[in-house]
Amino acid sequence: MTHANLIGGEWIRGNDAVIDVNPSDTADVVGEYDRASAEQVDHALDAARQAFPAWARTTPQVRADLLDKVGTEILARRGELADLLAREEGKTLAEATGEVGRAAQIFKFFAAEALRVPGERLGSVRPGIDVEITREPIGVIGLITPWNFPIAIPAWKTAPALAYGNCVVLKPAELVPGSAWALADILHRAGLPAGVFNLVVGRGSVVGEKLVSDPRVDAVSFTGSVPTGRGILERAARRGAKVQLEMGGKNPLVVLADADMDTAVRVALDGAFFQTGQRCTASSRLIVEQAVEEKFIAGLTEAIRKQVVDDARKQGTTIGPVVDQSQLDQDLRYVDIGKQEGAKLALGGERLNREKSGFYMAPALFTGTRNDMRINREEIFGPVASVIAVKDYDEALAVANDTSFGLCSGIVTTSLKKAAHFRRNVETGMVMVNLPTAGVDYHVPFGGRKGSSYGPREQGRYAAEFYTQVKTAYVMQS
Ligand code: UN1
Repeated sequence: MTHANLIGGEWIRGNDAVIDVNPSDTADVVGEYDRASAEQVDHALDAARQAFPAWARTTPQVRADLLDKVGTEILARRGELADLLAREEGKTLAEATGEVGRAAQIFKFFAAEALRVPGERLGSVRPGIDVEITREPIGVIGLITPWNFPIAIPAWKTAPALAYGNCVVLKPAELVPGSAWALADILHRAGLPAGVFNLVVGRGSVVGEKLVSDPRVDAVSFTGSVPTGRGILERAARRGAKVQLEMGGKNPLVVLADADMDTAVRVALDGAFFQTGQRCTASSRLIVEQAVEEKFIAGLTEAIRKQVVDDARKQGTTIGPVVDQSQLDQDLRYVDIGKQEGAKLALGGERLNREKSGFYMAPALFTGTRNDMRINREEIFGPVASVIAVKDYDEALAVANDTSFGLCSGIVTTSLKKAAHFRRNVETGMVMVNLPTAGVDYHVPFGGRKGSSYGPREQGRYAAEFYTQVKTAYVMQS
């Protein structure tokens, strides 16, 4: 089945198509998704600009009803959409079902936020004057989304953009156009006016490039790798466009000697290996107090051995395949790098064969590693984690902060004092106590520090910082 792009309220065919392949079974083609040409992206931008003034003036009720309707349809079709997501991305059905539910709730959350666009009224410092601070939409927003959350990330960028009265041009990752197409279809049928939301599948070098450099795009929100994010920032800065970037992580999970070991193992297993380690919030650095190092490694190794790596949609699978050949090559390359650097491969790290031909890899755990090794400095984005032993809490905190990233961090401890100290002193945008570093709520801010993020936070009511602009009005009392 072929799928066109949504441009100016119409489904427009392209000249060539992306072949969406199932990473659990490379003989299974999920679908063909047309690529938008540079000219078609032009049309999408014109359509979005034309639609903007009227959409910006719609009442909050109109926007709330539309977004709520979208959330309701996603929820009603949760099973089917989760199956599509698991099939094109490779996360397990349970993980995909969670993600689709999250996408639905995000639309419902921002449906209500449309009714609560914040503002303020203050007295002036001068007599007889009122000051009113309002938030207005920005205009046309270019959204560039990654392959690892094929519906949740398009949802968490699109929903606030629309709630606050902006128009959207979305470029989803070429590896997973299916979920984004399904979302576009739902938005279209919900009755969004033509041009308010546009879908343009295609290459970064064609479609992404245009969204970043075209003056008709007022703001760009991107989730993906650090080099691509930095490139977007430079080009967008040249023309003064607003930018929001969510990039990589090298998230530390600290396990202290006083930790409950079952909790430590469960939290490390989830954070490092679930969703095949393909989360920017994954905990790839397991920083463990020497006193419990052996016990922790024994527990985690045993837990990893119990995992079932197989077809994402097969019952019993706990870890799906890697998303594609090039990501698998990268993961395996880092396993080699780790070995060359002198890290001990405790288990896993090899390619696996299953009944169907897919990109299967055994979760890899390195032990005896140092924080200055490349495997502990560079984001791998696969099922690979390292244990770094430290002598005490102070060293654990220092190692946790010794990184160019700052997205998320975690600590497993029964000490209230150390947990509180860690929360205050860790240099990350999010911090978890006795919980996995990955897996976040949809109604609170998401984002990091240092090299992980740039610009205002995503999600929750903090999303208004990016998706609106502030106006300060001075009015003389008559
Ligand atoms: C999560 O951990 O629940 O790309 C969300 C990513 C993040 C989302 C993580 N932007 O992995």
